[in-house]
Amino acid sequence: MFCYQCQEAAKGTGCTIQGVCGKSEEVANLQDLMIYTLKGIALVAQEGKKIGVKFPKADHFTMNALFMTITNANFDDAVFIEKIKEGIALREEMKEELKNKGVVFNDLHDAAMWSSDSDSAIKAKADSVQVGVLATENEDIRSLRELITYGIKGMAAYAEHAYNLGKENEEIYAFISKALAATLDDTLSVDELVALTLETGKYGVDVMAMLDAANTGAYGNPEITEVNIGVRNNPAILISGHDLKDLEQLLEQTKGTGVDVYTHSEMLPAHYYPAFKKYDHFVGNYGNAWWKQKEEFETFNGPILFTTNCIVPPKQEHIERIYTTGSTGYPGCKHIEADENGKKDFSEIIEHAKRLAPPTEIETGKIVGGFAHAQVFALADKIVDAIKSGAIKKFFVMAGCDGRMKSRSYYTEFAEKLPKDTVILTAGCAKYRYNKLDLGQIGGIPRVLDAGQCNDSYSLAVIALKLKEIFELNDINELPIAYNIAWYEQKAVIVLLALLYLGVKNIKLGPTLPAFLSPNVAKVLVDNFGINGINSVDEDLEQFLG
Ligand code: FSO
Ligand code: SF4
Repeated sequence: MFCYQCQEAAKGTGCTIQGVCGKSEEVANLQDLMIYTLKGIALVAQEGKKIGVKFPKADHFTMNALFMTITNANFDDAVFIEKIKEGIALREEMKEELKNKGVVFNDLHDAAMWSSDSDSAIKAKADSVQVGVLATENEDIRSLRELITYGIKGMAAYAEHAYNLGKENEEIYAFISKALAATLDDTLSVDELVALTLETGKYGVDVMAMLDAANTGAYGNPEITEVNIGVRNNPAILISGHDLKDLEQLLEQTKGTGVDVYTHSEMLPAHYYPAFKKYDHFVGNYGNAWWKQKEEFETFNGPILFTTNCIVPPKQEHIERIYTTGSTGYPGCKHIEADENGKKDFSEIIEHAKRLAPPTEIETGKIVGGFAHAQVFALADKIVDAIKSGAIKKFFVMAGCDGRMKSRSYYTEFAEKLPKDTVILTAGCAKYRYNKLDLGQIGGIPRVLDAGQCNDSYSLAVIALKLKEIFELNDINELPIAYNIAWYEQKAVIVLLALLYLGVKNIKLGPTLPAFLSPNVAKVLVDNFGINGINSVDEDLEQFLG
């Protein structure tokens, strides 16, 4: 295996024996073969595009399969084998349809040709170097191909959440297909791949805008909310991941059953939506960011539902109370499928919860959040006055992910040491490094403004663009906003590419720069966008504040 798609890649270069995330060699290789199969599907789809034939089934299949390969989403080898078989069958169906329309396939790449229906042959194919990351020998080309691939993985994840709420955009699917096919095109130069990388960022903005419209259209605009972090004395279900549609269904089905619902990690911002405030059994948020789940699941006592990543390979004794749905999976954990109308039956989890003890309290108090774009716009006058009077000197966007690396204590220290006339804008699970600190307020405005999940980083961009308009600036970089972003997995990659597309410069990215950036590709990002890594907190504060 060779995988370097996330921030925790072994030795900062890549996992080769087993993933630091817990992914086995077998699953890593099957995920590579999944991607390889998707590239083959994309090549066939590109042939269809030439004669105006579309393949919506392939678009949906690709979106879902990409999501399954994101870090910590799906660890189930059997699921990948089935999905690969499904992909091959779909690709052959597509070819048949095109052949019937007179398309002749010459010299198709192996990705669009290989086939097998035996599990052992699929595993053998997965193990071959040809399908993996290292199949591309030139390290700059490899770096760009992977950067694009990870960007579209994140894009697919956000597209799937929007799709679950009835929103989709054919242009995004068309771009995903084009980009996947391009990663097999040996005629593309480094410059062309750099251009495609920036184009990925454009669709990153589009997909986040679409998801924002889907979420707010369905559940209203997030508003200032105090979220309880203590517990009640009822049996309960813990829901994790990012999918709001799954949460809605769970809340509906638990209504009146005596079973409470708590959020974990990236599901916390669900409490900010008006539509979910009507459920009085939606009690609060339990615990912290994804990587603390082993100990927090221990004390939660009840069943856990994963709607997306991040899953940490569970303790054996927790497996029977962990359920997965959507793109997630873990061997031994019960997976709940949607029916053809998208309805999921969570009754088994609810009955399971009733047999288990209520959660053990691990903390008490409240977290304040809900500062997505509409709420911040509602406060715009106050904020603009605070900037004009000098009460707020600078904003720090500290969005992104949390992770288990010790070096991430940097973000807690950074938040603590920021001068009192600065405000943190956040989104994603990165916030757990400082969202329980008492950092105070400026004229009634909390010093940590949480917009929501990682995808809600879009809100932070919208806020920046609004301030640019209010202050009549020519360039987003003239605003008193600095970017100190923490990344972990591929959704953060699409958020980063989206920010670059919007013209944001001098982003500090940590705790380490991606292993998949070759020195030359990293140099392109440094020279054109001023991307830079973190140093000590004091050095970085000095750099930001001059
Ligand atoms: Fe975190 Fe995991 Fe949201 Fe990621 S829970 S790390 S970028 O999946 O998606 O922020
Ligand atoms: Fe390693 Fe990250 Fe890949 Fe897991 S996802 S195998 S930790 S690089």
